[in-house]
Amino acid sequence: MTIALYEHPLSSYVQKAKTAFYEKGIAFESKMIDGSDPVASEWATLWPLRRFPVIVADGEFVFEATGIIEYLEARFPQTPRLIPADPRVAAEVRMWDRFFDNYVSYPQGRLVLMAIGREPDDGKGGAAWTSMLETSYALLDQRMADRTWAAGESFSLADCAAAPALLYADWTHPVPERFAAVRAYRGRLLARPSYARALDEARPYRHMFPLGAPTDRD
Ligand SMILES: N[C@@H](CCC(=O)N[C@@H](CS)C(=O)NCC(=O)O)C(=O)O
Repeated sequence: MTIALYEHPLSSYVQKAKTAFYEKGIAFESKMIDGSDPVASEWATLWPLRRFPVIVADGEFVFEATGIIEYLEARFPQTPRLIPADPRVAAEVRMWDRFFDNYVSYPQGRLVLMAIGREPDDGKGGAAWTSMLETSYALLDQRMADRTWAAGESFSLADCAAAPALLYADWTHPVPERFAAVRAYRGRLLARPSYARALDEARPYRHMFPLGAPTDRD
């Protein structure tokens, strides 16, 4: 099977999907979205909403990072599982996947879009979004106090979502030192070989992170 991944390495949702590819050892062809044709036109035709990642797998189109991971899970059942077979644990994994997208990545993204003027300035430094991040950090800290991974016993879809979400959330609104369990979990995610690979691929583009990427860590 040939899988084309329309991507940019700096994108958090691309990193989420790539972590799954690398966990599973599934090859893909990178279609880098840098504004140039033919890739830019192909992508806009495939997905007029113009969001990435998307894939085309033997002619089949799949969108959303979670959708891509679900697809890989279904098409390559012999590879390491990212969604456990037990339906109750699978539900927990999916629930925490939504947590990282909706309550960590979403507010983090709003803060960046506000900073670069793609969303109106609320005049309060994005207080609603920093507050949401603080709330998410606090409840995640409690959850991770006695856990290695976000849901179930092993690395899962939820951790694929958590890795880039916490990378960029910390760059945007640092995780306070008192949330030691979140900081330790973030460290484990960044050290996971699959995510470390996706992170390394983004290194040449770090200067493009609008709020400024740290140069001495991560
Ligand atoms: N809900 C989508 C989000 C995808 C998304 O927003 N991707 C960003 C990059 S991280 C994007 O395509 N941005 C392009 C733009 O905003 O113009 C998913 O889970 O894949």
